[in-house]
Order: sequence, then structure tokens, then C-alpha cells
Amino acid sequence: MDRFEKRAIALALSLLIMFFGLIVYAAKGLQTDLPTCLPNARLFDQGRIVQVGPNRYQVDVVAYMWGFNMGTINELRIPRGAVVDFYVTSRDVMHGYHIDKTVVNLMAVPGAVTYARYKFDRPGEYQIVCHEYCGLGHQNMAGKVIVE
Ligand SMILES: [Cu+2]
Repeated sequence: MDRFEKRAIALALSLLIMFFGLIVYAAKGLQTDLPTCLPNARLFDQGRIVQVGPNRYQVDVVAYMWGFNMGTINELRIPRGAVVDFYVTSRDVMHGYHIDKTVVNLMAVPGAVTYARYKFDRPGEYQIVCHEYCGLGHQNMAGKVIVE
């Protein structure tokens, strides 16, 4: 192995370690879990918002043709700094659940629950869109998160 090969391998290894460190930092330091499918999660068919602690919320989202039920229809109001656990499922066909300007980007799958956590540090309106074509009313399938 010549000197150039050793340097290339050392560089590749240090990049791998750096990327892994960034993933751990994003998950723990920024409190953004990687989106996940929870194969054994309890199923639900009603949307709801539950406050589970000081500025901590759990939101069950049921996507349907064509809207999002999150306890309220298409709108979620939370205070600034809230940490929200999103559990997303679908009542009919596959939908998407993407919250603009965040890393929340989930599939809504009938019979399954997907999960993401996000901390809303900045006040304002965040658009929610379905990003999986789901039928004739797909383009009307939108909502918003309002951070006060
Ligand atoms: Cu949809």
C-alpha cells in the first residue's frame, strides 16, 4: 500500500466518523429523531393532541382523502419551543406528511404508524402538505402548524 492509498483511506474513515458524529448531534443535540416506521405501534383512527409535559406534545395524525385530522382539522396550534412527537397513519390510501421548513417528512400508511419528533423554535406558520399523489383532491390536502 503506498502513501497515497493510506491517505485516501484515512480521509474516508475520518469523513465517516464526522458524518456519524453529525447524525448523533442532530438526533440528540437538536432533538430531531430520524423518521421511523413503528411496526408494533398501537393503531388509532382518531386524530388528537395531547400535552404530555411542559411544552411537550404528542400529536396523532390521521391522513384521509383529503385532509389531516390532528384533533383539529388541518391545523395545529402550539407554543414556541414546543417539542412535538408526531404519530402519523392513514385511514384510506397512502399519503405524505411533510411540514415545510422542518425535517418532518413522513409517509402516512394505512395499518402502520410512522413517527418523527421536532422542536419548533421559531414562531410562525409552517405549511403541511401531502407529498404523495393520492387521488383527485391531492392538491387540496394541506394544513398548517401555527407556532405562537
Ligand atoms: Cu394525500
